[in-house]
Amino acid sequence: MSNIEKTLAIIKPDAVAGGFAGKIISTIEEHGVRIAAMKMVQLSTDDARRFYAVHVGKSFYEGLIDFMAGGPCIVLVLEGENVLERWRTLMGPTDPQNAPAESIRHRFGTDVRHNATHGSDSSEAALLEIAFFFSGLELPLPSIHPKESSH
Ligand code: IDP
Ligand code: MG
Repeated sequence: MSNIEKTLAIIKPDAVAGGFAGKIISTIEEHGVRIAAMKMVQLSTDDARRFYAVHVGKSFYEGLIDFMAGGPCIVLVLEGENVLERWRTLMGPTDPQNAPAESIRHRFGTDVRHNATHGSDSSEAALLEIAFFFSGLELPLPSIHPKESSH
């Protein structure tokens, strides 16, 4: 059974400021993951607080908010078979020090906060996170698969 999913990816402010956005986007494309939507945004502190509301009260929350509102991000909707798990595998674990050498977080992250990228952790989160950043007008229709077309 095919399992075409969508997930939200963020190229975080550290990676944009470091000039790694192009390499990260290339890595996504080289792995055959489709970019369904993409834009650059500057989060306000309030935006960042709402996006990361699930982490309210954790020791790293305030630092995370300052980091995420500290410069522009690039937000993307990725689409494909098992793309939630595939993107999280491409990123590597939260702490770049624990991440495999070929992973994005190892290559472009600095420490557990400044870890270059975000990826949704469940299909429920992906739906909410995509809706946080993209309106229906900004989301193209799912890719057309000619063989499955009805005419
Ligand atoms: P994830 O991004 O791998 O899903 P989460 O636990 O959801 O990791 O944490 C969200 C973000 O908060 C991380 O990507 C990282 O930027 C930051 N973060 C997580 N844990 C820590 C920590 O222990 N210290 C500092 N920042 C952290
Ligand atoms: Mg998370």
